[in-house]
Amino acid sequence: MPGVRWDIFCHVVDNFGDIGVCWRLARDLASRGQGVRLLVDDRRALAWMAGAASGVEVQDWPSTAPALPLPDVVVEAFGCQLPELYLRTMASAATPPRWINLEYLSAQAYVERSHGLPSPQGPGPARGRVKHFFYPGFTTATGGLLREPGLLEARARFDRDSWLSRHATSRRADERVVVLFGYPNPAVSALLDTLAQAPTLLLLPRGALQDQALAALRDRAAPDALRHVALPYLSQIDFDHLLWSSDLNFVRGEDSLVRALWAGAPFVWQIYPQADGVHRDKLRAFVDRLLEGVSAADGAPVRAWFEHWNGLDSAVPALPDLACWRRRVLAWRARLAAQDDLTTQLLGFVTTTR
Ligand code: TRH
Repeated sequence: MPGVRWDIFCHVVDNFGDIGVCWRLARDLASRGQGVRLLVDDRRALAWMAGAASGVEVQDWPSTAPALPLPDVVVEAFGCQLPELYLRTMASAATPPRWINLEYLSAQAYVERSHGLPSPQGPGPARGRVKHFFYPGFTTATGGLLREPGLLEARARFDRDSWLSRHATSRRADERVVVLFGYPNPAVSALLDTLAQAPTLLLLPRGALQDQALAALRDRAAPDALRHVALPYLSQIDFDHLLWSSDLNFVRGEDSLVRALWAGAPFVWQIYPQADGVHRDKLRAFVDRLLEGVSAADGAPVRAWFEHWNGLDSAVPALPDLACWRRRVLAWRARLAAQDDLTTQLLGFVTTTR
């Protein structure tokens, strides 16, 4: 579909996931010959996240009516509410753009029921226009996961020790590598005790948990088997390489969770906490899918870590056997990689449905 033009609207709520997902989608579409504009209300994170040239035109959140002709497709990321002048222009267009609401990722069952549904707009600036919901997900009944062409091939070619020595420090032969990316977490000191039981190189990406972990490390009796490196902000491509260099990834939010899956190493996910506690069901639905086909006894050590790390169980579990855990992640990754990626599905969706 060369020559198709896209406007992707991104409202940065907090953290980096909104713009992280939108940037990844924009880059992927542009790499496939699409014309892409990313309209974002806070572009600061792109200064370190964007990396090399991407073919994406970045613009500030518009305060005026859009220039004509309108794009062919408008993506409203995470229900961010398009500007009213933009909506009015869309509503009055002879041939309005396709309007996609890109939703948050979840493994819960409602996603399959909701994916692709139309939402006819009632009274308001877009009256009469139809928005379609597009849900990322982990099954063929969803919109799939972002997975840019060539990703897994690049992953297979990756030389972690070369990358580590250039971006962090040289790994000692007996060291396991652990990446710790998360939100503030009361379980962090106990995790450091667990990791210190074997030679470990701990890599700390920028974020709230980096600060907390560094404070906890300062309080530890040194030296022990735990070495650490605090990292600067990395480009999204190098953040991927960080996850690829690791034997165990602690990730958070939405985008780094998917990237940990593609990295193919054991991982623990700290879900974005929500005041009403709905994140618990979302977390457990994901773990159920991760452990699909695994006996309750065999899956228990991994499930225990997801529960503990998300504050749902205070008992500090023993680390599961990493080799067995890796086999589980690789088996799921293979199934997911057999499904069409999100961008491929989105391109198909906007050409086949009106
Ligand atoms: O930063 P997050 O917690 O983002 C969250 C979640 O997306 C959550 O679902 C959403 O509701 C909330 O934002 C508003 O975690 P996430 O999703 O992993 O996004 C982090 C992004 O930042 C990801 O694209 C990786 C990128 N990143 C880098 O590229 N370089 C870095 O150095 C770091 C630390 C992150």
